[in-house]
Amino acid sequence: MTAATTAADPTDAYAGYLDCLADADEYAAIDMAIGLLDAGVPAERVLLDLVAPAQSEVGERWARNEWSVAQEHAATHISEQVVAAVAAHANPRPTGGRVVVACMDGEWHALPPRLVAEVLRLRGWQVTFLGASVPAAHLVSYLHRYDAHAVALACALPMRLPYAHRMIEACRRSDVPVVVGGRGFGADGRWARRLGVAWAPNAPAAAELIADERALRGVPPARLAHLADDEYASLVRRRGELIDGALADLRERVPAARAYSPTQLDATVSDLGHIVDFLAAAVYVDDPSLFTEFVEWLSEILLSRGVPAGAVARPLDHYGVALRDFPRAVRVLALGRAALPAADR
Ligand code: B12
Repeated sequence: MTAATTAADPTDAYAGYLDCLADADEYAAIDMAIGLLDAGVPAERVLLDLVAPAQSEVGERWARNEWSVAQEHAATHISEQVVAAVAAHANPRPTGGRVVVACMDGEWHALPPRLVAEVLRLRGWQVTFLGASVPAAHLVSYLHRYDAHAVALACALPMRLPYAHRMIEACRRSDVPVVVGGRGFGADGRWARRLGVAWAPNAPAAAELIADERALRGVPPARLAHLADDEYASLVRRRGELIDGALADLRERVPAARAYSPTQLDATVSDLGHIVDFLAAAVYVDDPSLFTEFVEWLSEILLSRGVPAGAVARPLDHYGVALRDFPRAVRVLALGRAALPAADR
């Protein structure tokens, strides 16, 4: 068991809390969080200055291949239990209208918006948390039924932005103001601006926006005239063919790829799919930086897992040839290739 020392500040408690996550010691983690509340630390600070940064660190350890997927899942489960314990301990009573918090369709990162939901609750809103991957049609009928004051939508992965846009538009048609957040909109929210929707960098900012309906509704419209060129729609249509082609190309050029185990094959197909999906999202918002950031991230992930150099460059080249009639996609791919570390090109 991890020793749950009592700290009076989330920053002092941070290292010990991470040890609890590393040891999968749910009880010590909860004791530590409740100890902070008992010492007078506001619940919002425990959620945002302890649980949130610890989860980001969990992600870094997974990315560096120091923690397995199982360790990450165990740590995330504990964080969810801690959030539930803190929420139950604080037990706020609503004084404001109803705010619905949900993940975009296909989005499984439910913990970040859960933190947002609990902060909104602590600030007096009546919050309904719908959790992961909510289909647009179901969300809209829910909003109608419960007369929501606002809806807060989460997106952690930029590749989901085209779906996010559809969902935002569906909420708008119901005349419910929308605020979005999560890493998927870019660190500075630039892709939310492109989609014409209010964005908050964190839970306190979301609470302020939700209290200001004029600000929520007064966002300049989406700037997506470039979609008339049909490149995005063609990329989506050709997704399967592109992945199959890149896999065949890899097997032809890299003999080791012919002997991949089923697990290696699955991971490769998933990576090839992510490349197409991030490319399509970059074409959708017309911003190559969405793709270059992804390529840098992917090559780091593959490097930390011992995947040989060239694993990203090869499919980028293949997609570049297959998509030669699509100038925006070709440009994004070329910039992605240039963003690769020298050893990977
Ligand atoms: C836990 C986790 C998972 C869990 C999620 C479980 C759950 N119940 O949430 C599972 C296992 C499902 C998962 C899956 C995947 N994950 Co994941 N995951 C994470 C991890 C480690 C923690 C997420 C978290 O809780 N963060 C803590 C929160 C507090 O941080 P935050 O997102 O910045 O949130 C703050 C603000 O952004 C904002 N905010 C966030 N949401 C919202 C919403 C609204 C409305 C508002 C207003 C504000 C707001 O407020 C928050 C608090 O201040 C992150 C690492 C990370 N750094 O976040 C990776 C991470 C997000 N995952 C990643 C990846 C790649 C994936 C997968 C694709 C992996 C795979 N190969 O399958 C899948 C995709 C699944 C899907 N389709 O959604 C990458 C994304 C990289 C990229 N280039 O986009 C990350 C960054 C890991 C990494 N370091 O590489 N993941």
